[in-house]
Amino acid sequence: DFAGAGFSPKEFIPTKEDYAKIYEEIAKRLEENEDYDDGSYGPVLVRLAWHASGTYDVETKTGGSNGATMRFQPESDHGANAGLKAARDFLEPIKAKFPWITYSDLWTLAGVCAFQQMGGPVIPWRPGRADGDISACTPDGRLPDASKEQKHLRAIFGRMGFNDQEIVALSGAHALGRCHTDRSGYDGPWTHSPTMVTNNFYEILLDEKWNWKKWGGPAQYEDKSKSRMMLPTDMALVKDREFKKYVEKYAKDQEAWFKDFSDVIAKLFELGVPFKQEEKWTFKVVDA
Ligand code: FMI
Repeated sequence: DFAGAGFSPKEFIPTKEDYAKIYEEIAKRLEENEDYDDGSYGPVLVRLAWHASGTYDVETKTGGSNGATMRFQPESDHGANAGLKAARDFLEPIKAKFPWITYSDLWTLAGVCAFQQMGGPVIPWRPGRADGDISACTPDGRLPDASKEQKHLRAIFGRMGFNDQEIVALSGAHALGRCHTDRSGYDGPWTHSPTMVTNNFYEILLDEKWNWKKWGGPAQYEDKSKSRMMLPTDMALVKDREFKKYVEKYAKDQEAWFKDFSDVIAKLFELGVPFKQEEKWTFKVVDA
């Protein structure tokens, strides 16, 4: 049953309009499920697209969003991916309605949709990812470890092919969402607006006073009001002089961050994908 297509699977070549329908369906489902977490599945969808893509290794050209191997154990059970079942399950009805899209295209398109619908910049996207099988699962340890510092960030993001500016630009996504003790072990949101894309992550990283949280959980920072948190890797962005330059830039200039974030997240979602299509598409934000 190829919804709305009117063709048999073999003849069906989806167009931009077909993908736009999926974008709209994801946006609709986001609005229909505002009882989840802080009021949106948006942040966890962004995290799913990132964890699917961030396994890329420039040298061996393995990993990345192509394959969607997080569907399988052991990758689904990697510690870094705890909690992402919620995002994968959220997308199952969309996959059922539009079975012609691959999971790997769907997960990245959902990341794009979620980010734009939460007020973020438009992110260019194109289809072309194929789903792999279990043998393409990446080894554990490809994603960063939040308990570490700048050397680790540079090593892990460098392996994906990112420089200092790109690392800092990507990190501003932590304006969104929160940490869950039953997922990462950490606790709390970074900002007071966890379902809105803003440059507030950079502003508060510079302006607030951050202290170690006194608790039995993993080492993390909290602000004076104890209502916001930072991971050790987040604090590394202001401890390191090179990183801090970009934190200052993005704290002052949300437009500059929007532009750089759009570029770098589009690059992240495309790592290792053997595209046939050169043209990148943009999809319109769907009105609430
Ligand atoms: Fe982040 N993240 N993140 N993150 N992330 C989250 C939640 C979260 C790390 C750790 C970390 C990026 C980079 C990195 C994003 C987006 C992005 C959590 C809490 C942790 C511990 C998970 C939970 O539910 O407990 C690092 C340090 C290690 C992997 C790291 O390098 C990048 C590059 C992005 C986007 C491009 C989002 C949106 C969330 C919120 C998820 C939610 O469910 O609210």
